[in-house]
Amino acid sequence: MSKETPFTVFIEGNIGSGKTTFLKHFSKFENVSLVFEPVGLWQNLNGYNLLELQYEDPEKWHMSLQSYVMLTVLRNHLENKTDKPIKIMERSLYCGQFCYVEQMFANKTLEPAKYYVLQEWYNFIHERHKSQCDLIIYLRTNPENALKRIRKRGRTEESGITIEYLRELHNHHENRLIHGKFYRPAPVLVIDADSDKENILKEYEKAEKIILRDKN
Ligand code: DCP
Repeated sequence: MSKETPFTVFIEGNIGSGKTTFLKHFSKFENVSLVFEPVGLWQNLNGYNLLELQYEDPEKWHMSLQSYVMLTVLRNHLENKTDKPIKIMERSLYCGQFCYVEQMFANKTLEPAKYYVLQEWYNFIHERHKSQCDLIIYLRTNPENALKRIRKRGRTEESGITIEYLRELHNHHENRLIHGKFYRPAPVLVIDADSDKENILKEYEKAEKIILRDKN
């Protein structure tokens, strides 16, 4: 691997699975560059909160949010160059397409014509730009626990999230990351993200060993 190409890890998992906490855990390592998901942009596009609009009226707003997610995440893939040997990124272009967009299409909140536009965009990007990825870490959690965490953190836009929605998203994560039904650019390491605070550290250490291998 050339010096300029960092060992790149995508952190994936349901809403409330602890992706942000996982990334923050790695902030103590100087040789790791962290790329957080641009949620703030989705909450304020020229004063419009697309995240809120999506939850208020999914049929109307899914397409707008998901196309903006695609753009902002692609920007994250392309623009976050680093001299550090390791890069950890929260979610990915693939996750947006194969977990969220596919889920919305399957449950019919995204009309076929809108779905095909997003699919064409995704295919176009994918053909021209292969994102570096060496490992995917799947923070696997059961939807009930994810919902408890979402309620606890109280992000206003997410107050109406239902267990059914989380179960559907969970199934899409499982289909993709465990059963290989959708594209996975790298091998998947599964972390038990249901563990309590004490045991989650052991899970993080498991990931540390693999991510930091030979890079210290
Ligand atoms: N979201 C979405 N479509 C996407 C990606 C995310 O609608 N393609 C929504 C789901 C959440 C919010 O954006 O309401 C943030 O998503 P994440 O689950 O990626 O981030 P969290 O901060 O919730 O993750 P975690 O709790 O694991 O740290």
